[in-house]
Formats: sequence, C-alpha cells, structure tokens
Amino acid sequence: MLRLYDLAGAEDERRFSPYCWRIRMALAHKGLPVETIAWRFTDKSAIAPSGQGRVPVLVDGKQWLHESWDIACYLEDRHPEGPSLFGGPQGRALSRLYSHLGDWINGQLVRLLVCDIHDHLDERDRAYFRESREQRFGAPLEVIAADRESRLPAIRDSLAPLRATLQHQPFFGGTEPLYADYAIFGAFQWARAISPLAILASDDPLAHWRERLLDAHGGLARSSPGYDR
Ligand SMILES: N[C@@H](CCC(=O)N[C@@H](CS)C(=O)NCC(=O)O)C(=O)O
Repeated sequence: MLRLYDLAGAEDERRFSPYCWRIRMALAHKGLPVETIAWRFTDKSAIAPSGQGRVPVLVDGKQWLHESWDIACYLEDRHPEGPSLFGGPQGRALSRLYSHLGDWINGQLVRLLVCDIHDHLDERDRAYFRESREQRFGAPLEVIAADRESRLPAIRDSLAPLRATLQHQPFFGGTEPLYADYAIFGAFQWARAISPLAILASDDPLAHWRERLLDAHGGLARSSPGYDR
C-alpha cells in the first residue's frame, strides 16, 4: 500500500496543501489506493527519510519520494498500465508549464490566505508558521493579508489565459482531466479547505471547471472539509 504524508490542520481531516492535492488527485486518476497520513509542519522527523522537510512525501515500499512533479512522473512511469497523467511524452513536457503555473498561483494566493491558514492550524504548528512566513514575507501575517478583497480583482484578471482555454474545452487536458488540471486545481482546493474567501466569482468558467474537479474521482476533493460557496 502506498502511503502519503498529507498536510493537515487542527482537524486530521482538513487536508489543505495545494501540492498534496495534486498527488491525491493523481493517485485517484491512476486508480491507486493510498493511505494518507495527517502531517503537521512541525512533524519534520516523520518525513526525515525523504531527506527534506516538505510534503507531499510518498512512500512506496522502501522508496521515499518528494516534490509533487517528481512524484507525478514516478507514478506515470511506475504504473504505465493505468490511465495516463500526461497523455504521452509531449503532454508530459507541456504539463511542466501547468505545474509551474500552479506554483505561481499558489504564490499569489498565499498573500491572501496566510491568516486563514494560521487560524486552521493545529496549536503545535502556529508559532512555526507565523515565524517562518513572517520571515519569508518580511511582515506580520495580518499585514500580508490586509485589504485582500482589493487585491482579488487583479488576481482574477491574471487567470485570463486559463479562463480562455476553458471556454473551448472542459479541462486543460481536453475532454478529461490530466495532471495539468490537478496542478492548477490544488491551488483552489487549498483555498477551499481553509478560507471563506471566494477566490473565483461564481459565474467564472474557472469556477465551473473547479466544480467538475470537485466531483471527479467519486467526489474525492468535495468530500474533504472546506468552505463551499
Ligand atoms: N515544490 C514542492 C513544494 C512543497 C511545499 O512547499 N509543501 C509545503 C506544504 S504546502 C510544506 O510542506 N512546507 C513545509 C514548511 O513550510 O515547513 C512540491 O511541489 O512538492
């Protein structure tokens, strides 16, 4: 059985890492059962065999894997018989862009969500999160997230190429979702898990795409605790 260390909030069931969600969706896409382990930021010793301190970490027998992109490639190569995550080598090459684009969206959203993340964390993680993020951004969490509603329109505008793509096809992968979809979806599932802020307007084609992914794979993402609006 595969095991996945998956970032959790105060409640074990509130899984909120955008990168872990990429892999949860990729595993479901491949039809691979997994045991997910609720992991907290300060549980570094639990994932020490991976040689680093961030999740997702996937354990397959004696192998400890990390980095969402590398894990996705590992699953594709190790299980070529299952549905493809990339749709072939060219699709894999193009998916890299979606992975980096997802990273970029995460970087935009974190500035809106830092206080919500903090408030959903387990008591053990709060001081670590505050200190590490305040150092990274050079400001108190409350200052980083201040006036977030006024910054939302520019972030929505920046997603225009994604929105335009979805006006012609239901998924970035075409008629069915691929890893490209999961790489972007992770950002929205993260926001859904910990914040009442509506990142997307309800009539946005991206919101309709997000709904389709919430329903994908038996409603895996929708069944995880979050704010639905
Ligand atoms: N590039 C990595 C990013 C992973 C990452 O940043 N994970 C966060 C959770 S969303 C983490 O584990 N952070 C640990 C920490 O901040 O101490 C990937 O794609 O897997």
